[in-house]
Amino acid sequence: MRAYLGIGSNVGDMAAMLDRAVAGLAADPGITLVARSSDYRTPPWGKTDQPWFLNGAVAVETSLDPHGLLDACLRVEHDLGRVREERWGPRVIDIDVLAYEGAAVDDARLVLPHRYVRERAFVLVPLAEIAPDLVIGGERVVDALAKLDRTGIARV
Ligand code: PH2
Ligand code: MG
Ligand code: MG
Repeated sequence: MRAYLGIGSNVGDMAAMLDRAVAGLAADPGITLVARSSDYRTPPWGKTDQPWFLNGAVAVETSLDPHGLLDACLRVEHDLGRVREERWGPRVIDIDVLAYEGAAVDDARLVLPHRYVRERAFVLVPLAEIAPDLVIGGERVVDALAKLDRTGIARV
C-alpha cells in the first residue's frame, strides 16, 4: 500500500538526520522508498521559540499495516537518538505518518490522515512536490496548500 511520511529535524546536523531517517526507513524489509522531496527550511510552527526546522516528505510502498508503519517510524526515530520530550518542542528527528492509502484510523496511537496535515505548510510544501494531487480529507494537497501562509519556507 502507498503511504506518505513527513520528516523533520531542528537539532544538530539536520540534513544528515533526514538522510539517515530515509535510509533507516528504506532498510525496513516492509518499506520501499518511492519518492523523496527536497529538503525545506521552515519556521517553527506551534511552539515558535525554537530553532528553524528542516522538513521533507517521502512516499513509500509498504506491506506493513498503518500501525506497523508507525512502529517502523518510531523504531527509526529511536535508532537515531530521539528522546521523547515536550510536545512540539525541538527534536533530532521526527517521522510522522501523514496518510495511508484507503486508511482512516483514530485511536490512542495513531490518527490518519494526520490531524494537522492540512494546516501545516511545512508538511504540505514538501508533500506537494511529490504528491500534488493526493487527496487528504477530501482536498487535494495543492488546494489545501494554496490556503496556507508559506512565509519563510525555502527549498534548500
Ligand atoms: N514539528 C512539530 C512542531 N512544529 N514546525 C516545523 N516547522 N516543522 C516541524 O517538523 C514541526 C514544527 C511537531 O512535530
Ligand atoms: Mg511531527
Ligand atoms: Mg511525530
